[in-house]
Amino acid sequence: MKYSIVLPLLATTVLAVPLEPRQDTCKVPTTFPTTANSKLPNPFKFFDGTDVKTKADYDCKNKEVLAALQAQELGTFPPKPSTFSATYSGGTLSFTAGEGGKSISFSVTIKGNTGTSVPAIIAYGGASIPIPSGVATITFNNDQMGQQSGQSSRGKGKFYDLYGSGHSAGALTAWAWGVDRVIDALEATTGHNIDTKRVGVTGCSRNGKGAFVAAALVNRIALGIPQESGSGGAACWRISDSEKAKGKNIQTSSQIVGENVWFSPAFNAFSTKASTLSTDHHQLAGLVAPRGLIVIENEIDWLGPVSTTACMKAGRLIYKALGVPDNMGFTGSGNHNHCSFPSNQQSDLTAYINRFLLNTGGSTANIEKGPTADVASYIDWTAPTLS
Ligand code: MCU
Repeated sequence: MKYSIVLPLLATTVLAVPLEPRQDTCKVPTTFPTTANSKLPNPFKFFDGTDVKTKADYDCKNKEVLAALQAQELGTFPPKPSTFSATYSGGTLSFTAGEGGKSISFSVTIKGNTGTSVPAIIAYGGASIPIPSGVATITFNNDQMGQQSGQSSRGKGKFYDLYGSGHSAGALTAWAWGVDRVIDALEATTGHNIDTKRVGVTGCSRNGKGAFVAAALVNRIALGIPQESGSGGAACWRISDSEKAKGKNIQTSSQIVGENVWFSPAFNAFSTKASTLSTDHHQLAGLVAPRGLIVIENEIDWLGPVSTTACMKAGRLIYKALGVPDNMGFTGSGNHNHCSFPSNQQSDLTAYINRFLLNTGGSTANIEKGPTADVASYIDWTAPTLS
């Protein structure tokens, strides 16, 4: 009796409530808005103008951001190739990946991996941050995966041996693909003692741009530690342009595309009109969310200290909206040589490594350090609290 009354009521209710279309599936566009906007794009609006209201919406938003970033800046990020095998022996992790009749082999070295269930940091070209004991270092030769020695290195390196020299990926994307495979290789082998759920990625300067992009593209990375990445990493293109207009000696998109092959050739079309990009780099941080991210910067003009600070403040607004403000921090510091980690950033780095890699807890609350930079002057949106 009871059920015969309740069931029809339930059925009526369910039918009467329209399903939020974005909760079940994400509609990822294949074309992206290019209307000029000198303010940072609103991370809480879909490209079709719909509001991002829930965390599920935000997951879908990230999918369109990812698609736009690949189309406009990074080039295509390929999935796991059709054939893959890996071995681990004596501190060397190797994999062989095959696609379309071609194959490549690649190795990384692992140190500090004694014990059980050891967290690790993948270090582009070797670490220039201190890595504490209890955390293994995986040295990743990113230049071998994708060369970065000026325009003549376009399409060179193991990634391009596999996918072809004309592949759209810039070097940053090729390296991120390599990081994704290193994690596949860790998952496929034993004996290395690494806990694949606690892997971070770091690199400094050009390699810092790479570490940031890897943290954004590879969602198995637990902690991103980009160091002094500046333009192309923690800086927002639009803010760097505004700083350049104020007379600063700062790297911008118009310069970066000529200097090296970090980005896809597709980015050339935007190099002198960054204001028409569908996204900006606060959303690179937003792609890492809610995973751990500690952004380390230096107050060198070329890196754009105001740009990186304001851009990462905007990135933290995304983390706040997701209810995890303290999963992201940024720490800027002046008066030290490029990529020489200063002692006054140690406690911020330690806090993030403790919380996200060593699992020893502790607070990562409110780490926002850098020069005065008013994020409000670069945005025309407010962050909601996503339900
Ligand atoms: C901050 O990273 C780069 C910068 O983007 C380049 O313009 C400059 O040539 O090199 C920096 C770097 O990688 O320094 C080691």
